[in-house]
Amino acid sequence: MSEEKKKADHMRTIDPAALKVLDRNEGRIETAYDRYVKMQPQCNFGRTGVCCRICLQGPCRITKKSSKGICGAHGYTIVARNLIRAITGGTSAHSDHGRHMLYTLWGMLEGHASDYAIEDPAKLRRVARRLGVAADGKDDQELLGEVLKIAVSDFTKLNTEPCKWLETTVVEGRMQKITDCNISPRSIQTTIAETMAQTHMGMDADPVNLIFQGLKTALADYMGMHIATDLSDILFGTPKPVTSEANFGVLDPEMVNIAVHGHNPILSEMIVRTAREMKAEAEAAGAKGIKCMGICCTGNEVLMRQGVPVLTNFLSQELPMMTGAMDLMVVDVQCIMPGLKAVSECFHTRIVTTMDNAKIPGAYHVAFSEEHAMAKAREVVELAIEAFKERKGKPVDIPQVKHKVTAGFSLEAMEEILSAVNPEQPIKVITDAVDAGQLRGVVLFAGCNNLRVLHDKSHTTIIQELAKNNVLLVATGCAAGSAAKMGLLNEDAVEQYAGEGLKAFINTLNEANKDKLGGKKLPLVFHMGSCVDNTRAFDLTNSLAVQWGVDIPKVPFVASAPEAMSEKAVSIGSWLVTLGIPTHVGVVPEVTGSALVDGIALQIAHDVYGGYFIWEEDPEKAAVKILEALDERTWKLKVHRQAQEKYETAAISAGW
Ligand code: NFS
Ligand code: SF4
Repeated sequence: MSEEKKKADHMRTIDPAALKVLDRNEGRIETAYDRYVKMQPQCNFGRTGVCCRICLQGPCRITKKSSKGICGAHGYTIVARNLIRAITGGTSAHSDHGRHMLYTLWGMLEGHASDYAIEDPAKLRRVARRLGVAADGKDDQELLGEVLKIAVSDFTKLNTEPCKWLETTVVEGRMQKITDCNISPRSIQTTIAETMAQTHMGMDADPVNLIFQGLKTALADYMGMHIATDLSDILFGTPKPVTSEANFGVLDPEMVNIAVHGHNPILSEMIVRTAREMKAEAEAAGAKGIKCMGICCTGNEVLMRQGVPVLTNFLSQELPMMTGAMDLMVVDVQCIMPGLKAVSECFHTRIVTTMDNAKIPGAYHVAFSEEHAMAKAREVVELAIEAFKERKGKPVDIPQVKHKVTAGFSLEAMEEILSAVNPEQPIKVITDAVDAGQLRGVVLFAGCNNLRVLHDKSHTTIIQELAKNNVLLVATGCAAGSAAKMGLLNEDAVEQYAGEGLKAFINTLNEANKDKLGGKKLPLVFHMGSCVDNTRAFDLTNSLAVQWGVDIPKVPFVASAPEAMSEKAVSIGSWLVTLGIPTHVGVVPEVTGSALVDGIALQIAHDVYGGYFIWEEDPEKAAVKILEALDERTWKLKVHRQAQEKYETAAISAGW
């Protein structure tokens, strides 16, 4: 293999800052980029989903010679079982996050978490109203108690009453569909347990039945995520537009640099607050101050609410340490590479784990607790200042790459901006623009990074292509992180990439909001938050459906996870489809070993739910397919509405 090819393989990214660091490193310090290469070739049985390790007789692999597992399980059973166990993994992770929010709020009500307070009582009242809780005469504490009781019930109840967080957040037609198909979860935890039981050895062998249970589990995932988002807003505030910066250039050699990494704002919010309070201590150690910055979704949380800069996204999480300027990385849960520890050993960087359920051997562990949140955060920041002192005299080389970012677009913030154009019906500003052909629809970018494809390339390419074609773009998770790092979350990107229609649409909003935005201008892509905040993007779709008076499958809204990686992405994709949204995935999941299961994902899902998957690894082709999916819906919406007018029927056609 030529040296050049070898080097290209070890530098599978288009992020210029990451490229600089990898180039300088020349493979000396091992990172995920190198391990990916070493891992090749990867096993094709696993890749296509036809390897079963569910019982101790396995692994059973489906081949031409042995077309069934030892127990007689067909390939379709094995693939379906593996798939829905992945959905269950994702659901467990998201609901763990939601449950942690719940514990903290309970603790606060009971007086054990006194460092926390209800930051956004207005959101509490909105959530209570949506859930049907009467608010009059109740103080915030009492009201919160009632909201939490409903959340606990949605987490645990055993009866078949619809869960509140599902029933009250989806349009009527969708809820009817969910009930008709018998996939309404009893509760989040019950559903997770059901799916584990249903996929035990010798249980369900029917792939369709398994997949439907998978979709039920995905709806449980949706609820856990929605609860997490709502409770985070109540506790820390609903995001409003903020400006910040992104990529390695945010590291400041003269500051104590702290990265918050993981998912849950319970920890990162406290670190950010404490860092602000401990400036004097940092100065005493010879620093100019303390700078916090974010990686992955907890980074998104503190960007959205506090304007904390984005350091990087999932795949490049090991690299900031290799600049020599990273003093401490504090992590909580999920998407944290164990590889961080080995890289940190080559530098002065402290890796600090904080959660009982996510430790790394050899890392510092500060056991975080809601009871002593600020004190624990202080311990972490003190460690960072210590590390900063050790950094003195050591080489620091920070790639000077950073971009301006405008983020903070909760649905509430979007509505506020739209209401400057239409105060009574803010969402109508979008539906009107689609009806008039100014916008071709709305696309959500979500999901991770995955070394199977070139890091950040698919995100960037598809975003630019859709912007050119006048699609309104929203983003969450590491997809939003990618857009931030690549300079797509600011007004310059509007000038550079937006087609005429999109540009005109954004400019109208800028004009109407001149006073409100305080000099800020709207970005090309609207950052809606972390991965659990994909529910914000769904709420937007749901509002569009309400505005048009249709069910979700008629709304020209498509989701795309160009570089999906985690089980959480699998569960999110599955509920998006169940809720009626075409969902592009840029890394084909482990289902292709069964034509039947693959067919269910691609076609049967469409027939039953109106949503469906699009597998496409080539970003250019993906953009074309996404546009086709939007156009099909816009066209049908128009035809159905014309028919409705012509025949003067009250209801629009229910078919899709
Ligand atoms: Ni979402 Fe966020 Fe990133 Fe993927 Fe991981 S951080 S929860 S799973 S990798 S987008
Ligand atoms: Fe093999 Fe069946 Fe056991 Fe799976 S459950 S490992 S297919 S014997």
